[in-house]
This record gives sequence, structure tokens and C-alpha cells, in this order.
Amino acid sequence: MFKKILIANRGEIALRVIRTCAEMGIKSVAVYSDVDANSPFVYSAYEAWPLGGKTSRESYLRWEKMLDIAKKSGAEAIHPGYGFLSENADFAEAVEKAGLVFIGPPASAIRLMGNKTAARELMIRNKVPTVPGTENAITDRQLARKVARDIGYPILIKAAAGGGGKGMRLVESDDLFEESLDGAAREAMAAFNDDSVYIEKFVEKPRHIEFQILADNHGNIIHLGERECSIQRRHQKVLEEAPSSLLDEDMRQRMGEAAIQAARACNYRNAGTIEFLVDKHRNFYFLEMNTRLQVEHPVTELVNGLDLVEEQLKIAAGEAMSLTESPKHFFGHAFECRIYAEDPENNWAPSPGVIEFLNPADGPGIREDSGVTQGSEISLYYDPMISKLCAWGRDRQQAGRRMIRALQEYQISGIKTSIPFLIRVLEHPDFQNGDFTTQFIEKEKDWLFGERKEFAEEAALAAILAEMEEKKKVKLVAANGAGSPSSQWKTIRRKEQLRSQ
Ligand code: MV4
Repeated sequence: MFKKILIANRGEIALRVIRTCAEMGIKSVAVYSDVDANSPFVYSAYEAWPLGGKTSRESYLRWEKMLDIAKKSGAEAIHPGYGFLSENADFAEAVEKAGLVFIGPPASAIRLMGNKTAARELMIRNKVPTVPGTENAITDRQLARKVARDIGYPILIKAAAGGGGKGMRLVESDDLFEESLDGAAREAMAAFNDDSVYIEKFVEKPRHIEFQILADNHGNIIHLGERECSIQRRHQKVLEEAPSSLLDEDMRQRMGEAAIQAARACNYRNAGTIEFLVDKHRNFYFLEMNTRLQVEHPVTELVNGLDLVEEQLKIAAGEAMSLTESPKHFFGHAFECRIYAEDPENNWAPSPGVIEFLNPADGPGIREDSGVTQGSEISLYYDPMISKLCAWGRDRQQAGRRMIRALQEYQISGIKTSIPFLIRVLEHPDFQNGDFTTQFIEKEKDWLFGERKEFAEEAALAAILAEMEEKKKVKLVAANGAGSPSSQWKTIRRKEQLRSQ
């Protein structure tokens, strides 16, 4: 096993990797920008080296600097986390060339899966179900138009170099085909410096379900079940869960097999994720492969009783992974809520500032992966996600109740967060019944943002307390509202609290 590794990332994911290193007796090397000098991950690491700079480009994207610090500190391997350099095939290659180990897949798999048409082609050849559409990037406009007519409108034009929803265009009818094609190619060129695009039939009201894959260098390749990721807004996931309430054992078996087949086809190693779309007839289609550890990996850990970072380290060090067979049963149910420093009530505007007071949730079944502490400043330089709150329960209902309780318990002031919105999502009857698609937030925005009659009294109380705060200099820590009468997950909320200063 490695004795020392460098973590080329920041925030909660840097801390996540540092923690497993500590448990495994591996020395961790953090790198940090000027803005992050006082972040918890910097203090938790065995040692920490400054990168300088503020923006990502000046700091966490500087790979020569990363390699330099790795060499100077004596690190043997680099964990890229997610985002930043994690899916940069050139970086993965440079790491290996420098005589270090990249804790992730081979550069060839990153490159192949980064090209969405190449990935599609590979899946078609390997009999992994894909959405009907063009087999390659479009070179012949008339042929492409014929494909669109044959599969039937609406269709989506997607950028080959895109992914994660970037550079997609919906075309509703044949007369709009030509201009949409030109527009999509132009957008793709501007965004990715590559104008290749391809066509897929538009799957209406789908679910987004992804499978966790692990593959080692001893011939073991398994899946660890799925994550339900349909609850998202503008391609930003908001809340994830494992397992998905949509899948039965048979469907899980078939999708898991397809996911393993997909990973095998690109000669995959380490942890990866296969994204699927599931239509209303429960047909599933390969969408993309993510060649990194994902933000939402904790829900998979919770229902498998497994440390995915530990598995990543073992695999990268050439050891066999802990499991050799895909599990058939999962341990209870887990939710993850992404807590963002943003204001959902104000069109999700970023909410930078200092966290003046922080007392996060805890207690039975709660796990929090947070990158901040009281006094931390949330800047506009990086992603606004500050924490991931997970709740585990013996079943979906207990996990849901615990999540609402934890979100209510969570005390944070100085910045706005998505916590009240998350509570509303968890209280929604359709969400509780597992009856939702990727359109959920858009479709239910009135319900999710609407006034609640039953809160009228509490709103009045809150107004009085706010006035008291003004007059008597008493600090108000507002409870995070919840408890709709229709909720099968109804919980008892605590009262507003007054903390005298
Ligand atoms: C689609 C689709 C419908 N049909 N492809 C969005 C993110 C990117 N990974 C692919 N995406 C989609 N591809 C076909 N053929 C709908 C989406 C999509 C979506 C997918 C997953 C989760 C949320 C989504 C929200 C809007 C659109």
C-alpha cells in the first residue's frame, strides 16, 4: 500500500480522502489555494502545501504544480477527487509519466468515455442498450435528418465533447432541424472547441439512475447497485438515494449486468459510474460514463457497508478489492442532500459570506461530509456546495424521516442555504411515494415554494421574534420549517430557539 498520497482537490472531498488515508495509515498531502488556507481539509491533512492563487485556474487546475509538490513531498500517488483534474486524461497520463500512480482509471478509459459518440459507438458494439439515434458524430446533414425522421421527433442534438447536460438542444419538428443542427454545432464549438454533434431520440420524463462500478487488476469487476439521481435542477443534483424506489431485483440485475458490460468494454479500472435513463415503460438506456468518484458516492457506501475510497486506494496500489461479487442485497436505505450556499427563494442566487454560527445535524443514522466550519468564508471562487448530509435508515421511510429531522436540526447562520427547500422536497407526497421524474422540481415548483397555511401562526411568531432581536439584541436561530399535515414522514419540529448572547 502507498505510504503517502497527494490529494489534488479541496473542500469536503479532500477531507473525505484524507479521512480514509488516516484510517489506513497513509500520510496525506493537501494542496490549497490562498482562499482555502484556513479550510478544515488543510488542517486535517498530514501535511499541506500552498498552491497560491484564488481561481481554479490559478490553483487546483495547475497540474505541473501538483506534480512538483507530489515529487517534493514524496507522495507516490495522486487522488484527483471529483471536478478539477479528475477527468482530464492528459493529467492522468502526466501523473503516470512522472512515475506516480493516478488513483482512478487508465487515461485511455477517461479519454474514450469523454467522447460521447465514441462511448455510444462502443456501447452499441457491446450490446449495452443506448437511446435510438445516430451511431457516430454527424458528417452528412441529409443522412442525419433522415435518422431524425426515422426515429421520430422530438429529438435531442448533443455535443460529442459535452456531457452533464452541456450543449444539448431539443428539436420538436423536422422544419427546425437544419437551424438547430447549426446552432448546436456552433454552441459546441464555442464551449468545447469541437463542433461534432450527434442525435438521440428525446426520452420524455425519464428517471436518471446510475450504477456504481468497481474493477481491479485481478480480473474482478462488480457493481454496487444503483443511485437514484432524478431530483435535480438544471443538471445540478439536489438529492440522491440508494437504492432507487423504481427498481425491482430483476431490473437491477439486468441494469447491473449492462453496467459491468459497459465498464468491461472500455477496459475500466478503479471506481466508475454508468448513467442510465429509464423511460416510462421501464426501458433503460446507457447515457454516459463518469470516470471518477462521484459526489453522491456516500449513499452507495451506506447501503453496502463499504469505503469506496479505501477500495480506490487498494485497486490503485495493485491489490484486489474487498468484494469479488456484486452484492444481491443492500443494507437499508440512504439519502444524500446537497447543502448549497445559495438562496432558492431568490432564484438560487449564490450566497457568499462568513458562516457565523454552525451547529450541524448529528444523531442516529446521520453522516455529514462537510468542507466548512464555523467562521469559514464561502467565496464565489468555487462550487457553492458546502456539505453533504446523509441519512441512513432500515427502510426508505425511516431514512426519509431521519433526513427531515436532521435538516430541521441543522443550524447555520451568516449565509443562506438550500436546507428549507430540501425539507420541502422530502415532504412532497409524490417524492415520498417514489412517483417522480427528472422534471420533478420544475413541475412541482409551486408546491415546493408556495406559502403554507399551517405555517401562518409560526410566521407571525417569527416576525415577533425578529422584532425582539432588533430591540433586545437577542440572537434568533430560526428552526428550519417542516411538517405538512399530509406527510407520511411527518416529524415533530422543535420550537424557535432564543439564544441569549
Ligand atoms: C437525455 C434526455 C432525454 N433523452 N437524452 C441531461 C444530462 C446529460 N447527462 C444527459 N441529459 C439528458 N439526456 C435523451 N436522449 C434528458 C436528459 C436530461 C436529464 C438527464 C438526467 C438527469 C436530469 C436531466 C434533466 C434534463 C434532461
